Amino acid sequence: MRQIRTQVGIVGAGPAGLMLGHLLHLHGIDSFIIEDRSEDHVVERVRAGVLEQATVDLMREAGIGDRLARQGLRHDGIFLAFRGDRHRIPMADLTGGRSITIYGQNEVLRDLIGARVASGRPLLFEVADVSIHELDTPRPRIRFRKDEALHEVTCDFVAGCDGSQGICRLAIPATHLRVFEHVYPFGWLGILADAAPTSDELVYSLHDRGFALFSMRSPTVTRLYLQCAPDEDLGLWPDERVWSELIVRLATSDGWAPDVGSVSQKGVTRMRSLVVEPMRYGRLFLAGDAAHVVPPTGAKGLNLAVADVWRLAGGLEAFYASGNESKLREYSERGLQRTWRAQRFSWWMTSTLHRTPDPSGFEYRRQLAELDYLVGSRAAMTSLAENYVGVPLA
Ligand code: RFL
Ligand code: PHB
Repeated sequence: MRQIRTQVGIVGAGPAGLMLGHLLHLHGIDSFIIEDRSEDHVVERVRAGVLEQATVDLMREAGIGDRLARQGLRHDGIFLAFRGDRHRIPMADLTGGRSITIYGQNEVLRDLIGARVASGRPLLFEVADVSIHELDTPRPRIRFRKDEALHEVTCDFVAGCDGSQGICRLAIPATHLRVFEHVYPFGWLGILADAAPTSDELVYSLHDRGFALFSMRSPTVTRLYLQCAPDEDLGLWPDERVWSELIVRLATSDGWAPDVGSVSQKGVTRMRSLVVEPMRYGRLFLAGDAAHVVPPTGAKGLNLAVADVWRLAGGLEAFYASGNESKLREYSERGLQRTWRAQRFSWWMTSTLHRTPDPSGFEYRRQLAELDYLVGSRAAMTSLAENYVGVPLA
């Protein structure tokens, strides 16, 4: 077995793992990153698009914000559509100038992989049989196979950044962790289309046929979602049906509708909320989707992952600089506070904007009343805006 020594072993090269590796590198801390999928798969996977102000600021401060500054689309507001009308929430005006930026997760990953390669520090794709050991000792280990050879990485710490289906969370004894889960009775059918966005800002729509979302990736690419069944059969959704449903659910009485274009990607995402407490076991720290999953309606998942690794990098920096473990001790508690805040908001956005089985129609009337109140009340809009743009890192 080939032996490797590092300070922080990182399992998973999604946004959490790669951002952690980068922040540690800036602090002069060594890390070893392993990923079980191919680089193409990781970069091409279509996922998040909305970066909170704090994520944008961190990328700039960490020296990986150049492309983001050039290509990111800054949005100062979002639209909520219901009963055929669009209502703008002026987020920046309501939050003292905070905004969101549209920049695909794919681009974030390209920037992070570029920075990793430039640092010369290790990043291995397509590893297999990953396992983690001796987590409750000062020398935890990661074992994996790469090109038929077995490797063992001896670390000071292991960062479990391996997403919602990873192995790190499962390595924590059941007696040491509580899992809180809520499954929503629907999913999202998402498409990416070669069509110029017809709105400069996102449109979240509650229609009596279900939720729909208009988003974008660039001045020539639109990203759209439709509420569907969690196990929706994509075979039943030829492009023409997707477009006609999108137009029915999104078009508003002012004449606005998305433009149709050729569909370059189509997929279904299930929706759930999950939180693991605590986010630490011995020398293992969980970060990002490995520790918590939010439904995508609030656009929080990637941003929470970034907030986790910012805190973890700060804790590790203090540990290596002076042996002070207080930030590492606070890692889980602070992270759970931010996570539950995001869970509450994502649950609220989801339950306000999706149709659920509701024979008497009570629920739909309640949702419309909620939205009427929201767009008529500066206080209610401010509450939405400050959660949507996100709170500063802390
Ligand atoms: P990831 O991105 O899942 O990365 C984990 C990585 O670990 C690898 N892995 C392993 N590697 C080695 N060994 C193993 N045993 C491994 N098991 C797994 C995986 O291959 C993967 O590469 O988790 P991370 O880094 O925590 O990042 C989380 C984000 O990816 C996620 O929260 C967001 O994509 C969620 N999300 C959104 N978040 C936002 O902040 N804003 C958005 O607008 C937004 N939109 C979305 C979303 C997620 C979506 N889907 C498809 C779930 C829209 C959608 C449709
Ligand atoms: C996206 O552009 O993919 C997107 C935007 C807003 C969300 C979720 C996803 O709430």
